[in-house]
Amino acid sequence: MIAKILKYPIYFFLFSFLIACSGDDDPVNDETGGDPNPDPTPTPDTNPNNGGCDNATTAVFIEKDGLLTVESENGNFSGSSWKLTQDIADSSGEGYLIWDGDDAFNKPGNGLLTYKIRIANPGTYRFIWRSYIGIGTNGTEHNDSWLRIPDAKHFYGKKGNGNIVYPNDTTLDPIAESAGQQNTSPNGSSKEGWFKIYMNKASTWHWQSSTSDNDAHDIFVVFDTPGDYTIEISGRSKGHAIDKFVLFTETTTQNDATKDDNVKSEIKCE
Ligand SMILES: [Ca+2]
Repeated sequence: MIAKILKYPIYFFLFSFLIACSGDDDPVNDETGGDPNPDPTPTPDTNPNNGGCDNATTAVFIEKDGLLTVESENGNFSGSSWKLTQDIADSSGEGYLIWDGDDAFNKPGNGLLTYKIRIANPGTYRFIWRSYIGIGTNGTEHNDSWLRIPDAKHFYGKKGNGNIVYPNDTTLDPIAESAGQQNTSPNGSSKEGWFKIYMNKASTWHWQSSTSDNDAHDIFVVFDTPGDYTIEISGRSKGHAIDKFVLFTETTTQNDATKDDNVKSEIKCE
């Protein structure tokens, strides 16, 4: 054999060439068509963490016409116990974040997610997230996370009868006292300006953000001037999954704010 190869060096050259090229001949895996200049820049669709912005910039979510729609996975969750996954069907965007850390029933701030938002239209906004009970089928377990909006004018829970509650230890101004006010502190845990935000529907994605145990109050925030504000979310109950959240003024109905086909708000990288 060796002697024949030495005798016919041209055949040896062709044989070696064919072997060297064989790794590129897989028609299934070769999807680039041999593009010699593939674009190395990640797109938002493949890099949701930090809103598709690179690490040197911050994602800013832009309110428009009194509505903000933010995918939870567009917050920077790197290195935290929030896990991005699509295991539960029917999430939007690139999936959802699920709290995979320990329960933190009385300790807000674990796995801190911050979302910088830009408000052009000041006013009173309602806050609601779309979440899922990711462990079990009990509507009162694995069903809550912490929420704080630290730089707003007011941040509070309000019930249909007008009762208002504030987070414990808040440094924000209270709303002028309303008639018939019963309680100003929510039932259950609240601390350092954080509300425990819960929902109560198992085995389905559900739009609900309530605070005060067994006495559900809806969540509101007042931005009194145009500008940038911060939404903070942190882990509380292991297995609580958040797909996205909305903020909307009274010019938008809850049905319109939470429609499946709403596009997420524009993101600027700054
Ligand atoms: Ca999502």
